[in-house]
Amino acid sequence: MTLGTAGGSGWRLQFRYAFAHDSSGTQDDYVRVLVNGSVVFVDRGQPVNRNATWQLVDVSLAAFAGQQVQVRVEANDGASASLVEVAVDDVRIFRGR
Ligand SMILES: [Ca+2]
Repeated sequence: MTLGTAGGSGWRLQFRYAFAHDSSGTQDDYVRVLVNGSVVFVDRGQPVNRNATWQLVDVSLAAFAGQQVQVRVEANDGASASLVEVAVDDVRIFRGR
C-alpha cells in the first residue's frame, strides 16, 4: 500500500507477535519485521526458556510516508537447530494523530 504523500505524519505499523524458544536459543535465532527491506523490529533468542505470549509492537512508518511499502516478517532458527516458534497477528498499517 502507499502511505499518503511524502512528508505526511502519523503513519504507524502495529502488530502482535509471540516468540518462544528453549534454553538452546541464541542471538542467531530471531523474528524480525522489514519494511521495504529495512529492519524496523527485531527480537532475538537467548539461552533461556521463553514461553509464547502475545506482545504488541508499534513502529513509526514516518520515514516511509509517500512510499509504497512492503512489509515482510522473517523468523530464523540460526546457528544450531533449536526450538523457534513465532506467531504474528493483528497487523495494521494506519495513520494516527
Ligand atoms: Ca537456533
